[in-house]
Amino acid sequence: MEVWQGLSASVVGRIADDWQATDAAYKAGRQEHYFSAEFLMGRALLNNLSNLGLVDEARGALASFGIDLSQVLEREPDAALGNGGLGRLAACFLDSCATLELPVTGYGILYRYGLFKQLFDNGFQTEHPDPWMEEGYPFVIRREEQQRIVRYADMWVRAIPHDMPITGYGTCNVGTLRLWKAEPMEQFDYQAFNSQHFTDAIVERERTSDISRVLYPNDTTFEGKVLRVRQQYFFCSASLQEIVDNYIEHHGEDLTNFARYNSIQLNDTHPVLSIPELMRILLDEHGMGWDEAWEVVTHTFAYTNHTVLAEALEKWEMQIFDRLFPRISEIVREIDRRFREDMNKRGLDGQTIEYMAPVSGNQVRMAWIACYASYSINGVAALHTEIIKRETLREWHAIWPERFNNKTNGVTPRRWLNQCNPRLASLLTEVTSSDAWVKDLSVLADYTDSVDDSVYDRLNEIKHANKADFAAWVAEREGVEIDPDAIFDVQIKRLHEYKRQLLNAFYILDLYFRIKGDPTLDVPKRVFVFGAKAAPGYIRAKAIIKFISEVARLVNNDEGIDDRIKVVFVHNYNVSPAEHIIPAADVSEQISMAGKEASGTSNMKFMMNGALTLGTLDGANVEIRDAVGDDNAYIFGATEEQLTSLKQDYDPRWHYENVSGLKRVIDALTDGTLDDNGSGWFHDLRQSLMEPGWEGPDVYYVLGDFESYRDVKDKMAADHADAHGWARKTWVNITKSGRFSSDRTIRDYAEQVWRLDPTPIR
Ligand code: OX2
Repeated sequence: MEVWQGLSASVVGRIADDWQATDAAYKAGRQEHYFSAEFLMGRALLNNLSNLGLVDEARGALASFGIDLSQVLEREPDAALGNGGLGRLAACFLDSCATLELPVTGYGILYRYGLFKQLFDNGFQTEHPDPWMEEGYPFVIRREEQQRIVRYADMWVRAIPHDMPITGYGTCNVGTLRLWKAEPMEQFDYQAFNSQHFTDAIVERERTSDISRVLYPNDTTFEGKVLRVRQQYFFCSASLQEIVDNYIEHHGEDLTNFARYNSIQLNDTHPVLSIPELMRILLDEHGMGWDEAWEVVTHTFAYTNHTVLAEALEKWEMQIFDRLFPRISEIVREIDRRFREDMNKRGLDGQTIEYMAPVSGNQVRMAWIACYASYSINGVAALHTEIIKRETLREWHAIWPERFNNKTNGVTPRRWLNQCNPRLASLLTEVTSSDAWVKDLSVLADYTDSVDDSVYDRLNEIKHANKADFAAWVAEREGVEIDPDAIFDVQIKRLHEYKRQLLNAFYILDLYFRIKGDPTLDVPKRVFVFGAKAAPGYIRAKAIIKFISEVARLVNNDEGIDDRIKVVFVHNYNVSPAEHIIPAADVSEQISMAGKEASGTSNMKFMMNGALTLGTLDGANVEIRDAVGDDNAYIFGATEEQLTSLKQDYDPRWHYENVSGLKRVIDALTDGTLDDNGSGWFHDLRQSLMEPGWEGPDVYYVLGDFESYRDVKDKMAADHADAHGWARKTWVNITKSGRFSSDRTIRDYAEQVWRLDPTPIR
């Protein structure tokens, strides 16, 4: 740990001058500000060493003390300041912005506790705090002197910026992620301390620090907690104060041209309070009139939507706003009043206006405020953008079609290929005679068809070596022995019913029963890997985790199946485990019900590392299939279009009774084959699939897609036996992954939304 600390501190020291120079250069010109409640950064040391070209030097220096660099790297805690794809996307974006030398700064919250640490107790998930920086963390620099004050009606707090340097690959530019920490106004109230108010003073202190204490562990679900809305206002207000101050410093007191120099990307609705907050600053602190201020605001904000799930759309009770920030309430009401007036003039009917209004009844609708005030609204994959135009945000699209655009997500090839898969990285450098691909992944496409068989052999060797490394890691971390010659089939993502981990588990159980029914069955050896956290309050998701654990217990301990199936649940799945898992995967499970996964991003990481997609035509899977062609992806299941009619008279019981093997699998939930330890959870799972609920039975069409999933998955396993054919598919996937680099995504944002030019400092 001390070695990690020392090395990390020296890296930060080395970039200090360039960081300052970059900051000064960015502040003088047009800037983009990326507002996000989550940045899932993972580990920083290797990323920085490799961006700065210092890996060999660091390795050598440590070796002279008899210390192994890779062991030092494994000591680093993950900065898990995010839940899943949304937070990790923000982290990949910062990496690309730095690499492309774009003047972009990230703004968020310095949570003291990151996403909970997941352990298992008899197959049940348990949650534990993650005090990730308690032992010291050299990659955040406290900037006490740049603090701001955030004012709530019932308290004022200090917002202290903590900056993380964001190095880019092969550039001197160093961008910034600014994370705000809440602290009490006075260090300590000694007067109260010396009086009968001692405990009050301490309570007050704690209340203030509560604001940035913990990340809410919900992915794609809204939780209407007062503390959460305090958090959102906290980082929005502090960030805007700083941005406005910087504008004044460089361009003078007149804020009319604010939007010429500043644009703010809202990462989902979590930072939407910055819309009324910027209005407040312009109106109350700079004496602007409403129309003038609204003109600035509506040229400043751009909104990214990340999901079509209704439960994610944030709606706050007006009373909470009234209580915490009455002035913001007033402004929101005025936005609402003017919106209604505006829509009336446009001739919209009363029902539509009520549906779209920023305030309705006692609710404030954050997505509607975002749509009304933003100059750009985007989805995160082509299909997703079509769905939000057609359904989720249909009314908005009808009025302002020109605001809508698609920006298919991407992932950084630095972390997700160059760093996590060094063997493949050196093969790519060798084949292309250059490491230019690290900064421009699209160059690989020139090599799709122009390599000889030796490259395919090398690919197979590399995958095998990665699998052997992973097997050792799993043995140590999870205590399960797996065979690198087996097919490694992986599903890693948050646990959600729509992502259908249950479908995968049903396949495994069915395969197990098939082997039990015919022990001579000729099936290739398989390892099924899961990694997933369930939101602590999402019982059905926790039930699915328990179910997978019980399937693992059954299968892994049955000697009668000759180790032909192994199931591994990697606990506490996070960024750094992903870096071990993905390079070792053969199969990438992307099996959400079509229309539900906005994009997905692990699908892209797997593709880059030569795993083949087994998926539905959902999110970015559609574009992956288009990029590689039908022969190089395994697609199954109902399409989004088909589902509209299929779900009309859908009867899961028909599938239960008529699809071979399915009954046996579903019955295993409740016939004593598997044990939920008296929780009743497996009974509930069965009911959710079989009994009409308020949304109907089997909302996510698990039974409906089971047969087609099994067919394609069986075929895939059989195809794997043709090592050469498989390697060829793998190669097509790797070389066609260029459009899923976040560099491409960020270039598109910069050109089409942010209107931003690179600003190299040298
Ligand atoms: C996720 C989406 O579920 C996922 O499909 C997408 O790839 C990712 O965002 C990045 O765009 N919270 N997390 C998401 O949406 C929300 C809301």
